[in-house]
Amino acid sequence: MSHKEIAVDFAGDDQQVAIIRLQRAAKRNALSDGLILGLRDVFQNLPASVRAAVVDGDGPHFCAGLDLSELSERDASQGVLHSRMWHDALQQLQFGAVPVVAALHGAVVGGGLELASACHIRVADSSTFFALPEGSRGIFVGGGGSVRIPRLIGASRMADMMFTGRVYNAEDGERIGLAQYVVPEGQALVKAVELALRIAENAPMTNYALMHALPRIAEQPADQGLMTEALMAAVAQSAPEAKHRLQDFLVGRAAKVSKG
Ligand code: 1HE
Repeated sequence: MSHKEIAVDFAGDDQQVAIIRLQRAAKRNALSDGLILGLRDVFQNLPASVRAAVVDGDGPHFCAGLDLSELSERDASQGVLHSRMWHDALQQLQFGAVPVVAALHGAVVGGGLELASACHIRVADSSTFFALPEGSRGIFVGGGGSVRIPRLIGASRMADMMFTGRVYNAEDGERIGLAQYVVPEGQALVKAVELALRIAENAPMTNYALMHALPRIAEQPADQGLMTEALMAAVAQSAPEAKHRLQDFLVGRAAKVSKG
């Protein structure tokens, strides 16, 4: 699972968190075909110890999007296949084995925002800015952005970003739903790892349900969604780990919910 422009480190006593870092800072982590395929391979081959992951970018920017130097000579059918390759890689991330937290800083633009939007939680430090420069480059999104980004911020906000080149800073990005957390500059990775370690403590079937059932339920008509919810709830609560956790609470061994 090694790729020369992707570093994989681990956090946690049992290496339960994988930290996957884009290492192409000289090109602002622009996503070449090789890098996209490398990400797919990393997510397909995470070690069994890993229960949550973090995606991070080396250098001053999280990710400058598609490597524009590779775009020039593609014809229409190659364009379809190229976009489908991105879809395949980011599906692997979104619907893979473990929840993924994005640690964002600097530019999160174009395909970089498509990558971030495939993650389950986004933490932005105060240097982060979000944009979809495809509009001004004469192209369209192709890495799943038109499916995922409207689900975060609505189609009209996404269209505005592409029509007008509107750039959102970290705070406004959090306000509209591009990120769930804003932290001081330089703190995104620390916060993302903290969240991933917390996520890794959950019962695996709860995380599985949140990754695989919740987004599908959200797309279903209410009546079907309620049925899927009932089935998923029954599967989750029948896992031995759920029974232990519920018993721990009932005998006073588990943490209560507190105001935080
Ligand atoms: C690149 C790319 C890239 C930088 N492809 N090489 N994405 C964009 O339209 C964003 C284009 N990039 C930028 O606007 C800026 O580079 C940044 C705001 C991200 C960073 O600015 P800065 O001043 O820190 O860096 P820089 O000097 O612009 O770039 C450093 C080098 O990275 C430089 O190469 P060098 O050989 O001259 O040093 C840049 O050419 C190179 N570089 N970004 C290729 N994107 C699945 S479809 C998705 C469609 C899209 O993503 S379209 C949006 C593409």
